[in-house]
Amino acid sequence: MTNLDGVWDFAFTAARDDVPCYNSAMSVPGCFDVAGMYYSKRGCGWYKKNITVAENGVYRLRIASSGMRTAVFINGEMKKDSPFAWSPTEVEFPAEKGTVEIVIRTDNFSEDHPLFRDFYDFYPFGGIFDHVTLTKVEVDEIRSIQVFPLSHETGEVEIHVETAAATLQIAFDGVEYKTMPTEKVFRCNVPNFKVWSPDTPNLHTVTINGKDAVFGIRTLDWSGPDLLLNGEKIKLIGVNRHESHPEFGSATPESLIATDLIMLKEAGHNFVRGSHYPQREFLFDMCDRLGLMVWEEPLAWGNCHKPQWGNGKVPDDFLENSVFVETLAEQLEITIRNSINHPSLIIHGFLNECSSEHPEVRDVIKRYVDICHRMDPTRPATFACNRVAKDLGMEFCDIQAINIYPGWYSDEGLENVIPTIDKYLKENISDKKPFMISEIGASAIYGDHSGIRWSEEYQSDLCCLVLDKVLTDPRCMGLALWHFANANTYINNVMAISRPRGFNNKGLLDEYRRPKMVWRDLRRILKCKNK
Ligand code: ADA
Repeated sequence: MTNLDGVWDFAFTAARDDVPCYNSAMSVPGCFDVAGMYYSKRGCGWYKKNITVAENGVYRLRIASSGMRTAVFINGEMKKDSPFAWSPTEVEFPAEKGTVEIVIRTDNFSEDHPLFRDFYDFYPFGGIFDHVTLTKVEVDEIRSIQVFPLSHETGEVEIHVETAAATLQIAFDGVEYKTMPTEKVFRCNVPNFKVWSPDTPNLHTVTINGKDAVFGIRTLDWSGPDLLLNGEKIKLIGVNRHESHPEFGSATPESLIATDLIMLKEAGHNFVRGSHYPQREFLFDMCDRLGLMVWEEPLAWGNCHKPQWGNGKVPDDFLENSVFVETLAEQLEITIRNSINHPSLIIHGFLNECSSEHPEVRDVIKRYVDICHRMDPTRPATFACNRVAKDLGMEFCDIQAINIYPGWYSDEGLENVIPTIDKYLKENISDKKPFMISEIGASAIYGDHSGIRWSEEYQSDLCCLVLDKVLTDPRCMGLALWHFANANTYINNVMAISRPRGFNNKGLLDEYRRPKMVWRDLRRILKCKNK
């Protein structure tokens, strides 16, 4: 595999069919609209590179994560045009020994994107967010390995293999296990296995015909009101997190992702909701290794079955629009498939604050839960619901997850926070399945110590109240505070007036990861609890 990261020739055009003039250069990975002359400009980034292949063959180009719509051109011919923002884009193409011209066009348009709209509360950066690699495709290669852990007591796993090879040569953790005629699905017990958990994040590697897949052995059970990890009740305590930084946009360097997650773990959290799009592979590798648990979801936000946002500019589509519904179904499948081996992934999510009070949307939710269950019966599926009192979709989900903002988007202050949670628990939440708060929080401007709304004190008081509630109330299985760090959001529309500086300021850290008061206060509580 060849890594093609580095500096590529670059052109910016306002429209997709404008002719690019490569008079500039841009870093890969990197976002073109994060700084400098293209800052906040909507348009296309064209990245061009000539590479040399040593022999004739079929090659696979893989862009691990990129902007809203990503097209790949090989020697001038378009091979793919993918709308799956943040997901990997892969193309396979035949090439003869010699030079191959690769062009990647990726944009930050929202108007005609099937899944993104301008009113979403995060900025759609343009660029190549993650590594670009080239691999020679072998006819008999192992195209994929999926490992489903079945028992934390025996180490039994079910392995799914996609290949045209006639035999499978299997090793676990570098030790030969067996060679057998190819079976697409088989079960076995991992020798000398060790269980994965947040406290013991043990990992194993299965190697099949030379291809590695890292996995962990742990089980989840959500058949009662608690979530059980390896047979034991667990509480999820953590944050929502955007892949966002003012200097890097969504092309956050791995060193930053690593530091974010190490900080989170060190501060006593065990959970991250990857809001609101597919997560980077490196984030999962780190969470596997550190013992952080993850909720992942495809791209969506605040989608209604009829227009609700955006000053009438938003067409009446989304949940009644088959393009949106089908594209999201496809990205849900892609997202599940890509992350399936990571033990840290414990919840499959989809949608976020959709109009789940409508009967039509109820069917869409049921369909997405069915997709999750069909593709992966070993993990629970859910969506973050904010129509709690009128919702029709949670009944299909394995976990009841609600987004609520008492004390923030309401006239009442802190005194309203716990009564609101109790009211939902009493009136809307079933005691038959796990319940978690998937978002709650308050904005704070770093350095504001006035003590009123927007101050670090107010934010901290609110979040500490909620943390204490979730830790002490046995009905609460989890908490994902909104959110880890301030993240770039609306800058070009009227919603920006509630988002000073173009950031969603509810971060426990500011956008440069400077801790607000809340970070230290929560850490203190979590450290005491874990003593
Ligand atoms: C919603 C949404 C988040 C964020 C949050 C807020 O719950 O899911 O993405 O926008 O509100 O800050 O208001």
